[in-house]
Amino acid sequence: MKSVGVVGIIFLALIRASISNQWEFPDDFQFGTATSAYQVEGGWNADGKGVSVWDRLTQTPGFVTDGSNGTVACDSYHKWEEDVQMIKNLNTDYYRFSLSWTRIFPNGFANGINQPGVDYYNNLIDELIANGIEPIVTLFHWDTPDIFSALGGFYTPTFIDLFANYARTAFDLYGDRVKRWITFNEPKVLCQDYSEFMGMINEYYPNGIIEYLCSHHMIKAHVKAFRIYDLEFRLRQRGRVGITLNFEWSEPASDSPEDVVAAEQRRQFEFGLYANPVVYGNYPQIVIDRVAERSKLEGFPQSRLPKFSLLEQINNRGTYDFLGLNHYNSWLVKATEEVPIGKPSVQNDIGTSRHVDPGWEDTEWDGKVAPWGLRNSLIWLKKTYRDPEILITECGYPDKTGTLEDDRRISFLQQYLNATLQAIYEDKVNVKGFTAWSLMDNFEWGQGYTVKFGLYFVDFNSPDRTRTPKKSAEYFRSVIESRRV
Ligand code: PNW
Repeated sequence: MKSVGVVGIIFLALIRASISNQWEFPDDFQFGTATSAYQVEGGWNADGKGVSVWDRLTQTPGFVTDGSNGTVACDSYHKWEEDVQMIKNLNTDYYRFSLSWTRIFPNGFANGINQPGVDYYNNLIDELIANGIEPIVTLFHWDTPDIFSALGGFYTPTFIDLFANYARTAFDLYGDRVKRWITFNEPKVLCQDYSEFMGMINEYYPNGIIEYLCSHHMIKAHVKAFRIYDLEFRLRQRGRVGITLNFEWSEPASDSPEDVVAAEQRRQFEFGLYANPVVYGNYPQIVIDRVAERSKLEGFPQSRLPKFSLLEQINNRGTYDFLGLNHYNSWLVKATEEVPIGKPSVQNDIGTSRHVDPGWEDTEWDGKVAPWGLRNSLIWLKKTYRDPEILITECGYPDKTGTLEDDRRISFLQQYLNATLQAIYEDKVNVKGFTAWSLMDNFEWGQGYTVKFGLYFVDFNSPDRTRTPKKSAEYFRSVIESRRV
């Protein structure tokens, strides 16, 4: 056991030594950490807050692996001043956090604003700014007002106006001080991967219909919020609005033309489905064609993929000031036989198969350490979307212990930061910041408190939710200070 530890340490030391230290982060490159409301705040019903789908669903036995919930979480609803001091100690430029919709509008609808909830974010924003930290605000990080479940959640267009009203209120309340906004966090995870977690009645509908409906409405809601900012706030507030999309890198498993096409197909379904409308106005052609073709064979009178009208396409175009990228995993993708026509599903529309190379370094949860996947993602974004400004809005390393001696997290960060430097200097990608997920250990959705991403350890057994910096916090701070990995 001991010798494994020693070998491990030598191995990590070798990786670290092999990473060149030739580059400095450019002056305008920024660093930050991120959290989301349900994952850290707690105070689930404090001071008039309404119920979100996560407040309700976590009460179902078996829903979360360890039976836990975010009722108290890191108790940031009460400990926000301490949070800001933790951020200040890291010396980061910004802090990315999300607003809880039902703290502001307990019923989700834009009447009956809840002043204590509004003030919570006023206080947090003011405290951040007073400490020289820019607030970057995500409007929606999965904690849907529960009342919307009865309306059909994201499956109905009703959601678009509900979100637009909420977004306008947030711009109006906080936009004098918040200059960077993210409308949605990871629509793909919400609509495709974890839709069963999101409080949406989907047992009646084949996934291959509702996943596209959900995505469609979310894109429209993003566009609507962006245009509201343009028309009503931009001139006065001079902020910037983006969207955060997650990208698991798809690398062709071989040089064969079939595998190269398969990998690109996957990228277009997983990332292009959301990015293409926002950048160019419409869905990627390969997605349009494949879903239309399979829908026809399945006997649908029209494609399961909803259509943007020409006017909508024009309105969609260019609705981003920057693209937010969340990156965790990479895969090798192979071409496969076409999945036989049967139950409609996005996975069958995508086709292809994917696997990881067993030789890649493991993380301590899902996923592998593959920093070249981040670099390739960045290069692909530059090429595919006309060199957008990119903010890495999440990247981080999961473990199960929460150890303070988190050398493997340090090694991960070092490798991914180095990949970012390569993308900047060798590939000339316009990437402007790196956000470590997460500031502190927190409620990891369906995994509860069993998976930890924090630079700070949180003691969930203590009523105080005591925070302790891990070794990685010191490492991140040193990178920010020296501007080198
Ligand atoms: C993100 N994937 O979710 C979320 O934005 C965070 O709230 C979450 O805590 C964090 O990642 C860590 O899991 C993801 O399958 C979920 O690649 C799944 C994937 C990526 C991100």
